[in-house]
Amino acid sequence: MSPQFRNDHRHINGLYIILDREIAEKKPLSDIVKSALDEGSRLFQYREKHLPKNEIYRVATELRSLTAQRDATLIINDFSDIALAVDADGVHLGQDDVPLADARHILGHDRLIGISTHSIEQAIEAENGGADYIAFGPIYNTQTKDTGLAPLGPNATRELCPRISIPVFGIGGINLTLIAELRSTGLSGVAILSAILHAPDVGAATRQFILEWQSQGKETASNQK
Ligand code: TZP
Ligand code: MG
Repeated sequence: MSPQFRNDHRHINGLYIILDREIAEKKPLSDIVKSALDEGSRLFQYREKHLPKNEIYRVATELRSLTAQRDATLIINDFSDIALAVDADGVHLGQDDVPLADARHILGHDRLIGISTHSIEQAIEAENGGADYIAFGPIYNTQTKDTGLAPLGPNATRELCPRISIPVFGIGGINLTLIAELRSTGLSGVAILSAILHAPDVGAATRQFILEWQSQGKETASNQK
């Protein structure tokens, strides 16, 4: 795939579904991806914290194949080597992972690097360091990850977004009822685990998030006229 082709087909906004086997519990990640793809979702992250690397590689290969068939973007959490090995679109790194500059050295400029950030300072540092997008949170209380951090709240994203030019995704405790409030803060998108992975009908939940995000975008645009 040429660099130009890749860049033209990335989807770095809107709904960002984070695929985590432990949070999905009994639902296979491949089923979740298929349902979400069918409803129009085009941005996914594969996040696996406990399996051996060869298993992560195997699942990543399957997720890459499914997402590639629908021209969807797939980011791998933590592991640049797996991202390269399966030809994923990029990697997502936390504050305790391999430094951004080293990941860039490994991945080159043809792949995306996203960084988890928990303060305005970290967000600006990630942008200055060459990140392609950031996740910012936790915005709300979440049971999914013990971040040890107090929720930043939507006012923090309102303060951050005008100061950052790369896409900013809110993360942490986001559900459908919060999309209107969040979209008005200037976020590029929302990164979601439990509200999608725990949904009784993943396809329906995906559709609702996408529709809500789109309709709130129209709302924001008309308010700004
Ligand atoms: N990083 C900050 S909060 C979080 C991560 C991975 C978990 C968010 O999960 P949920 O279920 O959408 O609250
Ligand atoms: Mg990490």
